[in-house]
Amino acid sequence: MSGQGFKIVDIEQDLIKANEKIAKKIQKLFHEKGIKTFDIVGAIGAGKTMILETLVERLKGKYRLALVTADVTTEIDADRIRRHGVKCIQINTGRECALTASLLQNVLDQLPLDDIDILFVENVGNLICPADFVVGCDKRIVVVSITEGGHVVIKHPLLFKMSDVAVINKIDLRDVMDVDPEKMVKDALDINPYIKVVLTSAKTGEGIDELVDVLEL
Ligand SMILES: Nc1nc2c(ncn2[C@@H]2O[C@H](COP(=O)(O)OP(=O)(O)O)[C@@H](O)[C@H]2O)c(=O)[nH]1
Ligand SMILES: [Mg+2]
Repeated sequence: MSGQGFKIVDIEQDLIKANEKIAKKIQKLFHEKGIKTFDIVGAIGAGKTMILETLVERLKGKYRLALVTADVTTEIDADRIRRHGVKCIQINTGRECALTASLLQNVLDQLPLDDIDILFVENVGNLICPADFVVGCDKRIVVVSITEGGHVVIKHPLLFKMSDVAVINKIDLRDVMDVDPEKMVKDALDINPYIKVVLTSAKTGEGIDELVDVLEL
């Protein structure tokens, strides 16, 4: 049994390495085209799409934007983004709980890469699977919300280690949640002292200016 276990670990490592190779290729292409890229990860319902909608509204007059949204089966997020008049490609991953570099690579020919300044990629809603699978973006933004509970950061150390920015969203609900957002900030910094943490409410707009600053946009 233990022998089988090792084999599974080996296969996983091979998959991660193969994915990294494609991610590097994609990242090189993005750099050649001068596109800034962000991979947004977090659980379903954390507010990833709503934050992206808010960012799109703020940034679409200043930059040429495009988005890729990923989930297992629907087109809902892409439709939400398209309502803001911005190009968005939906990827459905089927049974897979993370986007892979290869899945992103497959849709690049649908994007006008010569006419984009910024590409946001919304990963599949999951706090575990995407940790190992980079997709070739410059920065990774992990989004959690205070409604996921005060331990959501500390229970997902790998994703916080592998991210550049942490967004703690739904801060407008702080009075109805028995959660200390400042403790969540501390947890994130304990896991990764280099991570930049922003408290936001995609609903009220609180913290979004700070997020734009942190993303250097
Ligand atoms: N109160 C509140 N609700 C939010 C906030 N951000 C998102 N939501 C709501 O949370 C739900 C999930 O948001 P969505 O953007 O679809 O999350 P995603 O699955 O991470 O993309 C939606 O009903 C949003 O309206 C927020 O900052 N405050
Ligand atoms: Mg979404």
